[in-house]
Amino acid sequence: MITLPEKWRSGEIAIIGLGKSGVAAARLLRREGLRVYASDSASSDGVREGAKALRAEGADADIGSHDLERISRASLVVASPGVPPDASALERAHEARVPVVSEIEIALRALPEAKVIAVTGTNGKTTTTALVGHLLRAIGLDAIDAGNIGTPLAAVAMERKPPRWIALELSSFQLHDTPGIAPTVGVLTNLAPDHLDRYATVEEYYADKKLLFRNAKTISRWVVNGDDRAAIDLAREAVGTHKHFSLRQPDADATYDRENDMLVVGGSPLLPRRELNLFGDHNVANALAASLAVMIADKGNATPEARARIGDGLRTFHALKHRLEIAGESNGVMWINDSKATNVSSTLVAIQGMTRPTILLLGGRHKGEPYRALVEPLRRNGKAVVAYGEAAPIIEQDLRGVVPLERLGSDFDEVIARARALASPGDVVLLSPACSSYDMFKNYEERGATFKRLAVGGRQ
Ligand code: UMA
Repeated sequence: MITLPEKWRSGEIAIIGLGKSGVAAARLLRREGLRVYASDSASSDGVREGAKALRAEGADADIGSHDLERISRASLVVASPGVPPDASALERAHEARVPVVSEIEIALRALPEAKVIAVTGTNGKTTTTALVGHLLRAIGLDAIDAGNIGTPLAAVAMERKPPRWIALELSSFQLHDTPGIAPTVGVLTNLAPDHLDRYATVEEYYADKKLLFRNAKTISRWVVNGDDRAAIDLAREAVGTHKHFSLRQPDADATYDRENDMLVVGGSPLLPRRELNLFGDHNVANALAASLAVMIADKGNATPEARARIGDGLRTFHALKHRLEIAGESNGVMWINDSKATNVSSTLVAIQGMTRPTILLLGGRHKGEPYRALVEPLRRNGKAVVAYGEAAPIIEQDLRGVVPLERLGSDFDEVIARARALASPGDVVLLSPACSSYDMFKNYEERGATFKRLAVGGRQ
């Protein structure tokens, strides 16, 4: 049973976008017997299949366009996160004063018993979410990872017996339309400019992130990056208990004791850093954030036995695909797939972590951020930059003269061939594009998979 106001139930509910989240939300609402009209402006094979499946479940579905008149008469609109607020379907809904919510909002209303650890931030949120889910399971709790990480929350809500615990990754797009968000623990990993193709200003983007705290109460618990001034400021006014993780401050609630190579939580050692199978300091921060969030979510999660299991969980966690993932070594050259780096701050972290001369593959669809932030680490670790895709001319303008730079077009085979030609034994070829993939690929996963196949799978 979903707790929806009678006003929303009484009419037709319009779903905008037939991607993963739109289809899952439509299914959940249909299961309640509610009237659903789903539409997508595209008519790709995936969208076509989604529409077909929904029609079989009694929904009406249009592909290739939205019936704006019909949307303006809806009792509720459920917007997919990838649909920008200025899309005609959403503008029309707003003009007609139809309430607009996210798929997450609908799903949360179907999961009133769930204990949610919600993770947002610019970078590290997918890894932190995966860590939270993994650590909850390591303690022996029934937990699932959902949201922006991949599995729509509405699909979890459809399960016959949904898990009690949810590690929920939330993007700013999802937070924008989720008025009911009130997590057991909310985590803010960090803040940096991103999505400037959708937001007019960085402040607007941060304002959506701040919506994580919109229903803060005295019993709320927050985990915030203590090394990130912007994150601390954003969380400051939220009532509830604030805990901080830090790589630099020894007295933080969770910290890294570099001298003794130890992750320390609540003043006690948790795990030697060398036993964490993750690359880079940013991942130490992610591990600290996740451990802290899990421990404060429930009294039972901080007992000595639970702490020992959390330590074991950290030890058995492995890097996710497309995040600084070692694709392979060929002729002494290491190929690293960081296709998930879709903004400049994420790429910055990747280059900073390189210890060998690095050929950086940078490009794709430009998202509005300048690339100048990469100058310093490139001077230190960069051997060359291969700029490609739609963003190539802007990258060239921003990084010309820093290290040798080659500007190519949108042929990814050519990008890999040039990288191969530029690399000598002992070098790294790093795909960390700082851009979205949509000018050349379906998504970042396809970009990463293509990189791996061409780099090492296609070795001559
Ligand atoms: N569309 C319309 N009308 C429009 C504009 C778009 O119908 O005016 C359609 C598009 O044709 C498309 C659909 O709307 O078919 C958009 O769907 P979507 O992009 O929201 O895709 P989903 O498959 O529902 O995936 C979403 C998240 N996508 C985005 O936020 C862009 C997925 O995050 C998430 O895993 C999934 O829900 C399940 O929760 C991906 C992502 O790239 C990984 N997230 C961004 C990021 O991490 O940077 C925020």
